[in-house]
Amino acid sequence: MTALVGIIMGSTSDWETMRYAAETLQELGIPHEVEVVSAHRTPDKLFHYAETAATKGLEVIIAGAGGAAHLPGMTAAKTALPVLGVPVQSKTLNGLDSLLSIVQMPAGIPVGTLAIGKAGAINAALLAASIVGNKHESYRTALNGYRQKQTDSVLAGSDPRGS
Ligand code: RP5
Repeated sequence: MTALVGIIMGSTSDWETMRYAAETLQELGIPHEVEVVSAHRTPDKLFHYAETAATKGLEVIIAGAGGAAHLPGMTAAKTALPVLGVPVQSKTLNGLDSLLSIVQMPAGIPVGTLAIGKAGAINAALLAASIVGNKHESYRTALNGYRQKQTDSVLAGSDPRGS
């Protein structure tokens, strides 16, 4: 099935975080692809990826990177598809560097920025599901099911002392 969501990341070391985005999309049954594309180590590959993303059928791109995290911003500069940025938690600055370099895009080229780390990766996938769900009803239904399951699980365990 043609991938609707592209998950890219600056390094294989980002996979430990970005796998949560892939697993969430998998759970929702949304076709996706995963690839390491580095803004500074493989800039030509990044340009090619972003330039061809829409024509090959992608509807959203999730881009995760750490440190001087220019991957989401540069990707957004080369495609009109929505780009969701996931700041990877860096060792030196705990991801604050990643967050600020992704979220502080100057006006004109937006990147939808999520939280640092695992929560951001999961939420990027859920936001991607919302976006593709506008066009594909089955994915909207899958997202609603995911949310209902979450609600049911919280309600079932609402006594913090356990049962
Ligand atoms: C960024 O540099 C990557 O997104 C990664 O988070 C960070 C460190 O990369 P490695 O040195 O682990 O390959 O480009």
